[in-house]
Amino acid sequence: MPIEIITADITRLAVDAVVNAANPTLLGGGGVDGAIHRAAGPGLLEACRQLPESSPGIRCPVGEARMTGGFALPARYVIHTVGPVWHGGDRGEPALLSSCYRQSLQLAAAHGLRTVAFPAISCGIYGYPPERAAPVALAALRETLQEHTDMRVQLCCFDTRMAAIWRHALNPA
Ligand code: AR6
Repeated sequence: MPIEIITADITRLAVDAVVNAANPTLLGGGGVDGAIHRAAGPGLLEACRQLPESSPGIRCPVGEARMTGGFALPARYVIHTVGPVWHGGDRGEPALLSSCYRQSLQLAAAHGLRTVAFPAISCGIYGYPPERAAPVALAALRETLQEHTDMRVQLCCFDTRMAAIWRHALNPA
């Protein structure tokens, strides 16, 4: 199975790339974004600053992905993606979330990377209910992995309650 659900701190994973649940500025924040920046050190912020803005202050629109080095992280690269803020589900949230997973994995594949760890994008500060996010995310990952059969994905949950939700979505009983 190329998709595995794990419970861990994503900043500790020695994979080719970890995905960051960022905001459009790519200049850091709370949650997993703050943890990744703290663990990677100041070089990561500097690399993010150097990414071009598509409009003032926007380095990564919602649903897209950008890549930097991993600096002091055990992971070689960080793929920054911006999930949707949950507004109830009728403002295109599923399509945008799906796009985050697909574009992040495609960016990794384009750079020849094989192991990628994702956090539960949008499921914290952005408020996406994890029971609704997990099936959307897993469908996007499965579909993209069909084109990249040598790749392996870890879905890294921060706690066991979140991991149980994702495991249920992966293997509905
Ligand atoms: N390892 C793995 N998962 C983690 C870690 C960690 N070290 N830390 C938190 N999580 P969030 P979002 C989980 O809020 O909802 C930032 O300010 C967390 O428990 O990090 O996409 C950005 O700059 C949750 O399940 O991301 C944006 O402004 C999941 O990661 C905004 O938050 C995602 O929660 C993005 O919000």
